[in-house]
Amino acid sequence: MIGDKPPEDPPHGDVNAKLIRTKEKWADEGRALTGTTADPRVDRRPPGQRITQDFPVLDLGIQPNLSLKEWSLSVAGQVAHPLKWSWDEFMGQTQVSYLNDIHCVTTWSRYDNGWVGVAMRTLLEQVKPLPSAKFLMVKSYDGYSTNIPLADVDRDDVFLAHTWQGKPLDREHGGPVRLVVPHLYFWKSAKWIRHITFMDRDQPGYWEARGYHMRGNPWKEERYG
Ligand SMILES: Nc1nc2c(c(=O)[nH]1)N[C@H]1C(S)=C(S)[C@@H](COP(=O)(O)O)O[C@H]1N2
Ligand SMILES: [Mo]
Repeated sequence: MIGDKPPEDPPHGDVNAKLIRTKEKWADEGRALTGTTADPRVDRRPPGQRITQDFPVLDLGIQPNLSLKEWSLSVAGQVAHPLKWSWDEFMGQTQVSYLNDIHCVTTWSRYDNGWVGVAMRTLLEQVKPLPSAKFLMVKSYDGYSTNIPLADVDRDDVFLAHTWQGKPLDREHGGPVRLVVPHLYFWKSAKWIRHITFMDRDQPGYWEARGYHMRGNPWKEERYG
């Protein structure tokens, strides 16, 4: 059966151990916490964030080089219909344009990103999560993972992106396909997405196991767990 169990984690290249240690330390120290909250309906900028015009690159130091032929996205776990999309099948889904802001836990925010991709709700309609499904674990081609409540992807503004600012998404930003969850800190937006498991209970992903918050709402400063 397709996607019966998640594929094995790919061999890790050399991760940037120094950067990972630094970010673990930030979680320990509660770096950048202002102790305030904001209302996303009124305050475009979440507390403690500064606006940048460029698009910083943040990852574990491994940037998988995937041909479109090699790329696929599989979905399994607590769903009625597991699936596996090839690139052509993915591009055959209804395509949607998005405009959103992104907020990284390292305190940069970037406004007005234009994207094209496939709505998460298109995927949800096809896999049909079982009533027991409450959380997702998203896995990527660099060995990265992140957990997200199902309610946080069952929204109109969450999608799988292949185009940014009118061009195919660069490899360094997660091309060919990344998840985008604009209302949560950007570490939840997995680059080089490979697999999604629907789960009945929450489990920490890569950064969540290293001190980062299980949900990550920027307006509540859910930076660390
Ligand atoms: N697969 C994968 N996705 C990832 C990461 C990663 O290391 N691997 N880093 C996360 C973090 S911490 C951030 S802030 C954003 C950065 O995305 P960008 O490099 O496009 O700015 O990707 C997120 N998605
Ligand atoms: Mo990040």
